Amino acid sequence: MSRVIVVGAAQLGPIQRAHTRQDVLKRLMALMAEAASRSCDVVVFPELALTTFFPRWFEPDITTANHFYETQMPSSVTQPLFDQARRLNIAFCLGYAELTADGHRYNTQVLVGKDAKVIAHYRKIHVPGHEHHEPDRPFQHAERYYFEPSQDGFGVWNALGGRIGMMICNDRRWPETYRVMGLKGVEMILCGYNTPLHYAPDPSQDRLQSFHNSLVMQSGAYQNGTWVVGVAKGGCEEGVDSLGDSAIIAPSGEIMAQAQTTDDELLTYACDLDWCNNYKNTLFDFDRYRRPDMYSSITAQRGVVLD
Ligand code: CDV
Repeated sequence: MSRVIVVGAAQLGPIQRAHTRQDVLKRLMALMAEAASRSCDVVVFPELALTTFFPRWFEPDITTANHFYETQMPSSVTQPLFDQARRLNIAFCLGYAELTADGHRYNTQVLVGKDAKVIAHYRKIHVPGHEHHEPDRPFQHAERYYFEPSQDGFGVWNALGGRIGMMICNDRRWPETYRVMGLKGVEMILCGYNTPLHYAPDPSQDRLQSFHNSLVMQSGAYQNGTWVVGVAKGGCEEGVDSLGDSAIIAPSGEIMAQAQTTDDELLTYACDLDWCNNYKNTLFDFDRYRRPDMYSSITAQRGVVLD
């Protein structure tokens, strides 16, 4: 059986507030059709790919933001994407805001197989930003108000002939994210993101957004011997410039394909999962070289403790 997955990273340009779900669906379906025509096995869409990045506005009554969330996946609006996936025999990964029947709000990604059946959900674990209105910022990043952090943990699923994991945006900056999945034998991690170029708590980082994005995903890939597929929603959305730079990164840490625009753009690469073993069986042979007894503080403690 082939261990090659042809991946399509379907970067999106901005989604403005006035754009409807139907407007967005057309763009997702066009990118999916292009991915199928380029022989992709799977197409990966960004974080919160159905709406504008609404945590940039603080709504004192959170229920007035309910229309940004999905209460079903698929719904009558998203069903055509599932139908097209089945017709074109292509899997997909899609980020969206989830509102559960019992009132929980998560920043979620779904992985859907070529038969259009849901394989897995992943709910964002590292939720950045702030809980309350911060009027001094030029725009809000109130993800911690709109989403609760998942308690479900990082999953790795047998899918597409390999071991597939998921993470969402800020998760990619944390080495623990990759390592927990690395310890489950992950071979490809799918990651959607929205990264504003301006970081209000420390604007000295603004010029480094592209560098930091590559730095964390390339090192996470290399240190765990896994493919990483990072997919942006970039460009100027409601006056906020966001990073593009979607990339398909090999287990060597090399970038094999990268977006050239900050608009809707599909990049593809034929990813050989067996390449992972070059790293998993040598430098990063975890069973042989790791020293978990030396790392106990990583799970025992949250912040810095000076001893
Ligand atoms: N959507 C995100 O998680 N964005 C964060 C920003 C706020 C730093 C990121 O890590 O890119």
